[in-house]
Amino acid sequence: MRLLSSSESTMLEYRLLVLAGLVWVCSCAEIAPASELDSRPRDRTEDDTNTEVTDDSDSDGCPEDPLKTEPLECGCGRSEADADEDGVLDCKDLCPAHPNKSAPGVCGCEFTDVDADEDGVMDCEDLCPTDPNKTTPGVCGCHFAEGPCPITGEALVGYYERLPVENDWHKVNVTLEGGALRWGNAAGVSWSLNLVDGVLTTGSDCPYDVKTVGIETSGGSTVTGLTFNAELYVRR
Ligand SMILES: [Ca+2]
Ligand SMILES: [Ca+2]
Ligand SMILES: [Ca+2]
Repeated sequence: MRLLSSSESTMLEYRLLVLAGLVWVCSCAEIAPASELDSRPRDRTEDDTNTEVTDDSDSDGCPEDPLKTEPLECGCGRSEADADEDGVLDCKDLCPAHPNKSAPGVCGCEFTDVDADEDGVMDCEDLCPTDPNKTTPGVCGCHFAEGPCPITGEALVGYYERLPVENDWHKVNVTLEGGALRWGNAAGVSWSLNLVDGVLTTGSDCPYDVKTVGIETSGGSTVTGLTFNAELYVRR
């Protein structure tokens, strides 16, 4: 065996050091933690560009909605709230502020769809909501059929005279107060009147007792006079 010269020995030591350094670098790369590798800068690829917007970084079902991890009933980006607590979520509730309705229906969110008289027209559109035979008052009003309108207490109110006027009993005012009809003459005497089914009678407080009072009309609905004790009192 030949002994190495000093220069040969130095070169051999250098080569051994370089070889040891390479082995150390390789071993470090193999055992580096995944997180450390992930954090290292890397070149962008075409795939990176395509997935940049929809990157599901937290691996849930709503990657762009920080408040949800799955679509549930309303979908990503929409709340699952039920503000009026009617059991229909806001995203599906067309009346989200009205617990009695989840859709406007006929009457809108604020009003219930009720047809009290069951005539097929909801109360919100029925101008005679308690009259199943009419949906508008017409000429005669709700609860009265059209045609010759029945005489109402309001139609009787007015001033009447028996002609020729010979005394204050021939000057009469018919009044209606609180639903009560009264006959009152200029002599200061008055009594009650009753109107039932279009028939007018004096009350028992009348000095002539209970009598039928005839109603004279023009066109069937305008009162032109009253007949009392066989005398005509003309409306003035
Ligand atoms: Ca609701
Ligand atoms: Ca109705
Ligand atoms: Ca009606």
